[in-house]
Amino acid sequence: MHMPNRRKFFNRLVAGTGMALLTGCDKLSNSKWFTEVLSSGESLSKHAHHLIANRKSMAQEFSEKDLSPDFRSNGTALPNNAEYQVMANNAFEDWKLTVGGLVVHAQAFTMADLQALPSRTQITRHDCVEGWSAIGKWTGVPLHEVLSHVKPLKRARYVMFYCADPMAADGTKLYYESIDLDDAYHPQTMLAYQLNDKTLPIKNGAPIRLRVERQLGYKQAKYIMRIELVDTFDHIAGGKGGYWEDSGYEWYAGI
Ligand SMILES: Nc1nc2c(c(=O)[nH]1)N[C@H]1C(S)=C(S)[C@@H](COP(=O)(O)O)O[C@H]1N2
Ligand SMILES: [Mo]
Repeated sequence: MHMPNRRKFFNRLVAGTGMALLTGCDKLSNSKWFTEVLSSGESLSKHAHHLIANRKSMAQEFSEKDLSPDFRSNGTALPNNAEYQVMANNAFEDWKLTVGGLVVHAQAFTMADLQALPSRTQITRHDCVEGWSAIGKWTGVPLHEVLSHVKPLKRARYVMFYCADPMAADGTKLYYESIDLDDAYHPQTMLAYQLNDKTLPIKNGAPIRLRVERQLGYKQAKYIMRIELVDTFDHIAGGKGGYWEDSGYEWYAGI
């Protein structure tokens, strides 16, 4: 992944949202608070997003005729992880999703448990900062359904997703991601187990992957093994809340 290309594409994405307009507006850049936002590159995306989109707003949904013929794979296509591959060879019958941390009732969900919960289907566009988009139909369990079973404690602020795929050649640095509770309770945020009416393929993150539709591709964690509610992620991996965030990408990757 090349930083300049990702940045270029990000700017292109942002261009359609009115952010470019805002940054070019003299009145705004003269105001103290706006200059402060601009001077902090990391929070620009989040603050600018707040200016133009309500956190409760829905991502656009599409129709069947808009579906991409093939939803390509990006990043890991098969985790280089023996334990994962054993589970994959057995159709993930032995996979369990533990949801713990700052919750009242930590719980382990089998796929059957997750599929017994209310489901949701949505057709949305995925935008990767590397310069491609695809429209896919996702079916899964809304994350708020899972959270209502485990009951987050009052001081929980983020949901962490730990994935099966090591990103370093020596098998370390597992992919991981995090979102805040606004996004966790958003109606379109789900743990998807189907893509285009079929069992989620391994290349797209089987057995489950996150869909957090108002953010960019790298937030859509694949191969989720464990979920943890936390009040801070300062002490987790590089401390920035996600694998790509640890190497400089925005934590709030609003589209
Ligand atoms: N576990 C894991 N999740 C991941 C990645 C990855 O490499 N590993 N890549 C991210 C990136 S950059 C993108 S664009 C999407 C790609 O999803 P896809 O393979 O279904 O196209 O997954 C995201 N989630
Ligand atoms: Mo991506």
